Amino acid sequence: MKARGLSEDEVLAILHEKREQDLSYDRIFSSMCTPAHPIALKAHQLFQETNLGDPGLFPGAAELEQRAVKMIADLLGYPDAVGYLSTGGTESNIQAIRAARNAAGIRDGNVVVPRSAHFSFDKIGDLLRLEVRKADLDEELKVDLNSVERLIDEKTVALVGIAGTTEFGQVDPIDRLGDLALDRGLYLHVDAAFGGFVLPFMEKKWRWDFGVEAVSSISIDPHKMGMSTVPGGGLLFRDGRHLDMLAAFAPYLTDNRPTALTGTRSGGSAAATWAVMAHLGKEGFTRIVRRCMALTDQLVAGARAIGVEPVLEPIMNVVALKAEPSPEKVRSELMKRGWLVSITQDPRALRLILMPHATRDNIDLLLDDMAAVMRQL
Ligand code: 0PR
Repeated sequence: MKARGLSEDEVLAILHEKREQDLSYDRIFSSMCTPAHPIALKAHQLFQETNLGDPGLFPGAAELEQRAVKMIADLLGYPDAVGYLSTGGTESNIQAIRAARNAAGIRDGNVVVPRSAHFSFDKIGDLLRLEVRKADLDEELKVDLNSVERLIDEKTVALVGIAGTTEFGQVDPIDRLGDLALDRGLYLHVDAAFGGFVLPFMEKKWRWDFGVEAVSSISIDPHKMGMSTVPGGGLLFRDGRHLDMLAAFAPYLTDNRPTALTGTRSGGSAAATWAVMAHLGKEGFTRIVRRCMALTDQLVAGARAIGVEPVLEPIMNVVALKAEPSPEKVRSELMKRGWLVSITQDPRALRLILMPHATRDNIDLLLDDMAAVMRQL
């Protein structure tokens, strides 16, 4: 830091220059984030200085958080669910497994997750000192229940299912995982960080939420398909006792038993999440999801027209394409042409996410470039 500060104009000039270096979302097909809805931005700005770590100082912001949690609880099929708005899927997953571990009272335990689980579960193993056991997937890239069953033992503190896998957008058989959890008396966490704001708005009805009796907790991210601001996560529990497992003691705060992982927390994000849900309603989200799925269909049809097949018929707005001979090469050539796409590990494929910022025109342009790149390789 300099002894004498820069003028506001100088600072702004640097900020604008740096912002210019950031990519704009219209050519990004590799991200699960998207520009927040304008009403979320307004709400965030209005509440930006509020801190939910000390909610008694900001009862307005705190009420918006609880109203948002209530709306999410309704959406997830259990109006009595309790929880809070976190910083994102990683925090929600950590906290869910921490609650399960504390409830089980086992310190050197294990958690059984699908091999397709997000890398946040590896952090969880490290942080919580749990062994993360990875169950195999079936040919549709859903978790294989026999494999899950084989990995369970008396030290298992939780099972995890995913509703919208990071790489393929696949949905695990949550109801059957639920049968297994009930049978073994186990905690079942569902990671719907991505799918939570997609599945409820699709025509096809899936059994994946609190409607499945054994589901203990759900991660659902407003900062992904929820159109809210970053950081915006959500964690809901069926049973308030699990949330209580996370309480710390802070006698000097207005809420002396905080349950979130972070101390200071953005009231702006909570206000944004409430605002966007209140404003869009189920109709608004249904329109957004329908459009993302139409774009998904357009991409898959266009890919097939140039001889590129998807790994799976897309379940949600995540597409993995068998871009032979090398998804890595196709990716790097597309990146040279300004398209941000990613790849999957197993099986290797080119991965694209059709977020609300995607457009028909850009998909056509991307497909033209993909065809050119593949001819050249
Ligand atoms: N669970 C699932 C199923 C996820 O897909 C993700 C993130 C998480 C948990 C963790 O969420 P947070 O990142 O909010 O902690 N999935 C994306 C991924 O890792 C996140 C992402 C977003 C990556 C934007 C890149 C990007 O540009 O692929």
